[in-house]
Amino acid sequence: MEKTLSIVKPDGVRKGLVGEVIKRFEANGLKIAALRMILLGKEEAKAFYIVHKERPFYESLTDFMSSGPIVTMVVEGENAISKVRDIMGATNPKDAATGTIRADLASDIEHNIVHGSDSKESASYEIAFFFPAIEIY
Ligand code: FUP
Repeated sequence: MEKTLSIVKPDGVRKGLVGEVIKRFEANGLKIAALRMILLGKEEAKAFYIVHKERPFYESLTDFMSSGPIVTMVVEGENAISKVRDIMGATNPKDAATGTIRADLASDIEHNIVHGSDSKESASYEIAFFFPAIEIY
């Protein structure tokens, strides 16, 4: 069993896609082990995306991620990290395979509905960023 951190981003919440994202995870055999809606401050968004601090899109990405409430969740299952990323699709919706969340529902590379940890190391960091152990079931 593996755990990963997923987020329905502000565009996903605004478009009413929280249930749709969770439905796709559960339909693929994954379980929700923790769940919370929060509004990130700009500084918190910058801390979450610290690995991208040198990238040209860092300011715009962190403005977007702090522009409205997000739904954070711990998702659990066999190969949960790669499974969630397969369900999300490629970062740019234009490159994402048909049937993935981003291909079906996202508008562009920045506003791409959903986040999923990309490795065991980022999953550990990202889960601990949002959830104390006592809130993970
Ligand atoms: P992903 O793991 O698919 O979410 O993608 P990355 O970690 O590479 O990027 C994190 C977020 O930065 C993406 F979800 C969207 C944003 N981004 C851009 O806005 N422009 C880019 O060129 C690349 C990423």
